[in-house]
Amino acid sequence: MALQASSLLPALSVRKERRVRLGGGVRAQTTTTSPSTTVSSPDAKKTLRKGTVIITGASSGLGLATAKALAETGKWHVIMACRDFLKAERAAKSVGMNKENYSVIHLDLASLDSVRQFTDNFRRSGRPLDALVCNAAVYLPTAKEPTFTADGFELSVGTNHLGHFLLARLLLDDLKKSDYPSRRLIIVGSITGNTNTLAGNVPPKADLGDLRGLAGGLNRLNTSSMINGGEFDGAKAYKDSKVCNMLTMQEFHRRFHEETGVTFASLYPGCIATTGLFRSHIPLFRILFPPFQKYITKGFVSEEESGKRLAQVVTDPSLGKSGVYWSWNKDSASFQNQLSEEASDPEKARKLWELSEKLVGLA
Ligand code: NDP
Ligand code: PMR
Repeated sequence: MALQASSLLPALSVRKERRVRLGGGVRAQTTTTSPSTTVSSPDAKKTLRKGTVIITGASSGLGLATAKALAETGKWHVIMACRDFLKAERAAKSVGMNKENYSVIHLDLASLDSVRQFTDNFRRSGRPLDALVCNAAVYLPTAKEPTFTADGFELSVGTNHLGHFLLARLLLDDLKKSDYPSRRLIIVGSITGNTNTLAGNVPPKADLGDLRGLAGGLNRLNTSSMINGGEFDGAKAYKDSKVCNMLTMQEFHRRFHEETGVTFASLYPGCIATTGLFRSHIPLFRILFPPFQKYITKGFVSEEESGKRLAQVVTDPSLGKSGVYWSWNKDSASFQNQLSEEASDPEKARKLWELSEKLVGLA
């Protein structure tokens, strides 16, 4: 019952938040409350144009499943922002995506130059931007030594957080310009970054500490390749990066939601134990992890189901509330979940934002 009730709250608040932009950037309230393809404006009912969504890491796993779910509605053009162009094209074909519903634009999040280049290339395409999904990630649990991005940041945090931080900051301007009724910026989080859960208490636990390693540049030259200044641990670096993703979403919300009307959200889509995320884990883990999640924790979700969940966060009017971390219960009903103390600490979010701005060259 409690879950049901909380999942209804966003549906109520969305009535207040759904807005449509009129000429000259003036926004007016609308009364649309259902997922129809028309919106009411003071003038007349208009058919909603096809939306454009950018999904990073859409060449496999959750990103691909979400791209497929959105493309097959026929209401979205999906920009697959991927580091391997051919892999992305093949992936789109393999799931039967129709050519007219997607494009691939190269993006390597482990290079800030590439992020800037991607933004320019996207702008040159002339498409508006209605939703951005920061989904790509790397997980390096067996690495003994850190590896680094083109700019010298530890690879997990550099890719999963800093690359996305720059991308989202640059593309916020494009989201602002869009006349789409509900513009959304989504950053994928995870349960394993939240120490208020059993999964988040499996060592090594996420812990950003006082961010001294990040302040030092996360490289070999200064203090440490870890955000808290500690010894390198690949599994921890990934969990730390997910905390950064969830903190960043909330800081975006605090800084920009009121001014821009953009919805900022994060989510835990469920444990998608079959994806490429675990590609560098030991073989025994890759064999045992899916049945462990299916039969023991019961947290398992298929790639297809996870894609439908993330697609809901992109389009569903009942998931239009900003500043929220979404999860799904056993019946696949969405609810607004609680983040851990660290992943919801506003002071840490502010500090993370300011340090990240410096590292990516925005401040
Ligand atoms: P996958 O490995 O299947 O997908 C990750 C994607 O990120 C791939 O397409 C990969 O590209 C891309 N990627 C990696 N590095 C870069 C880079 N430098 N530049 C551009 N793209 C890059 O994993 P998942 O689908 O599982 O992960 C997707 C998201 O879901 C992640 O944010 C992860 O943290 C999150 N998540 C996953 C869970 C799970 O159980 N699997 C649970 C909770 C959250 P390529 O195909 O070229 O390798
Ligand atoms: Mg976890 C309710 C229990 C639960 C859930 C939902 C997950 C999700 N895990 C749970 C419990 C446990 N895990 C327990 C009890 C153990 C100890 C046996 C355990 C172990 C474990 C390992 C070794 N789990 C893992 C790993 C990984 O390497 C994965 C990881 O941490 O990636 C960062 C992982 C995960 N468990 C999850 C989820 C969703 C993951 C993977 C990915 C992610 O957070 O993105």
